Amino acid sequence: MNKRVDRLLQSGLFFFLIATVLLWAKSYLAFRFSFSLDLENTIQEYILALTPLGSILFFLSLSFIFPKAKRIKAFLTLYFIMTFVLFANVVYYRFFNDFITIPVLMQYKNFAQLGGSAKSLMSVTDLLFWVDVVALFVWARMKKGQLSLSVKKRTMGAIVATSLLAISLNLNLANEERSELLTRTFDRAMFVKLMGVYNFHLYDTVMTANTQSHRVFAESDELTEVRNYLSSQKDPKSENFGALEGKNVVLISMESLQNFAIDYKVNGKEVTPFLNDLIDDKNSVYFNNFYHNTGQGKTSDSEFLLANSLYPLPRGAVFTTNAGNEFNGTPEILKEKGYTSAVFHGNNDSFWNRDVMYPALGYDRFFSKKDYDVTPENSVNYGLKDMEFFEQSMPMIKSLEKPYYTKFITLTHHYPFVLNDEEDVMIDQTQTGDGTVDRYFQTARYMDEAFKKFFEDMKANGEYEDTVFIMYGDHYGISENHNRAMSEIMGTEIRPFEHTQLQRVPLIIHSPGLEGKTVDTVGSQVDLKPTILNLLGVKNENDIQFGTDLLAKDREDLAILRDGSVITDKYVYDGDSEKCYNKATGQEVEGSECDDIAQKGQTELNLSDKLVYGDLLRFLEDEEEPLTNSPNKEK
Ligand code: GP9
Ligand code: MN
Repeated sequence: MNKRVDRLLQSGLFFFLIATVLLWAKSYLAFRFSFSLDLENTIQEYILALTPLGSILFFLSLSFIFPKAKRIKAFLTLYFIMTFVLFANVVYYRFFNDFITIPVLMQYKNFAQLGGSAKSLMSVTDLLFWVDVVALFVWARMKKGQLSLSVKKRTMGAIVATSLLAISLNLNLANEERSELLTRTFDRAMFVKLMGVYNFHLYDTVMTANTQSHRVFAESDELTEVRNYLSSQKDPKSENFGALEGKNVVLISMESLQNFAIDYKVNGKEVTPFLNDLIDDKNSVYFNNFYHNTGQGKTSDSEFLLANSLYPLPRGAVFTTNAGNEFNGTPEILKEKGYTSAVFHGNNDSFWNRDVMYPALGYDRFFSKKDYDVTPENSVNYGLKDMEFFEQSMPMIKSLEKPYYTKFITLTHHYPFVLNDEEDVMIDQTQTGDGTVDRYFQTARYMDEAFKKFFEDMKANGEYEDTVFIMYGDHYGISENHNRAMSEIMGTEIRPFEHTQLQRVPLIIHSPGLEGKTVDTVGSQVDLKPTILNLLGVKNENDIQFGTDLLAKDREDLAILRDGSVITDKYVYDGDSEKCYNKATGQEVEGSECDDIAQKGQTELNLSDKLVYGDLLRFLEDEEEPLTNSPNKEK
């Protein structure tokens, strides 16, 4: 053999570089063609191509930690593991349309389920995943004794530096595409698209370790502490217990809808004409002092509140960090009453980890993107347009056994509030010059029209009479970055007082036969679960819940927001600025007047966090009376 070639084949550095390029190419091809990642633009194409490089260099350079004599072996082992991880994800994806996570590996019987069909999921072409592995093993074997990874320290440094550079470049580009990717929105498909499979596993490992450490140190007497606090609080008596017993339930999560849009007019036209009429209907109860308690988990946080009457977490989305916890979700409780539960949503099922969290909450069925006909023509922004979404959902809802407990999650009225079809535009934009705010009213108007159609369809299909509709805004749509434009809309300066008041979202409970009224009690999403269970006549005494029935007469007016703000009938305390205001007049008052409520807010949030981080509800079953059957996680 040519001497130069021979020398090259003995060079550890050459071996390292060739292996890196092979794994890089293989990973890219797998990311690109084995997963459907919905690449939206050329930047995302570039990111996907770049993304494996940093992590491959990083992981393979871990072989430098080993003594020189063992380095080639360590290197090949790492190479093998990375190929295995890639390959396992590819096979898993074929079956589940999702990526492997540690909690899924530990808690679910997914792999057992996959076991039988694993063979049928593989094909001869899969051998291509292993060709390079074999080639590298053969190469190392042939050059045994000569091939060594004893590279200079400087070279090692250069490799590690390149890997870190590639990772941070990747992270920056990913963040431009999706801000706060690591903390806020967490969708596995999105993460893999922007950060790759290897980084995803690294992230998943860190997150799992963090959650587990909290859990391991938690003790059952902490649950007693929570219980003691809750029993020291006022326990209002429900007056509507069982008023809607046996009815079907249709919850509608109204994306980004804040209460200020209700009754608002742009150029003389109502933004929410259907909702305005519904509020005035004799069978509707409307809450005009109802707040959201969501944090970074946005929609998923509101779903968490609704199902559990616990607060979401101060950081991250509890749907992704603590999906392995024990919960007593509303769907699970209602199962005992003979209810079938389902969620309808036109987006990826792994978004917000819903595919994992829903079974844990006791949902029987999740109709997600794969159940709908989603095309570029009937989609905008995040996915399926609301109008199409409701229309296509009709046969699905009809297929459910009654009584049903369902949740519809709308999508079109989502930041950045865009419509792509002239006929969907039914109202003018406002003229503040802030595009986000100006467009907000158009998508809200569109969503309102979709509700109107949905109600008509429900009536036409005979699904209306026996059903209670509970419609709530999931979280704010306009953040404080838009205060200038919002002050124009509201006709007043946006101080911390107005900012806190803007966290009100609409809540409407509508059902034929329900006595209509407008209720001004101060409440929040944490109160939904007890309100719903009471209306349906379900006793839930042993459960831990922070909310109270919104329809109970002697309930305490209270809303504790995730940022520590607290609202009562008298005060508005802004957790951020720590300012205290008179609720009726909006006048700032002595800060000390809010001390008590601020303290109460903190106590309650801390206890709820402790409960979630420590997975304390798992101790509930050890207490004298079991609450419900153990959750049917494997479904
Ligand atoms: C995604 C949808 C929107 O499926 O629920 O999520 P958001 O960004 O509003 O939390
Ligand atoms: Mn949302």
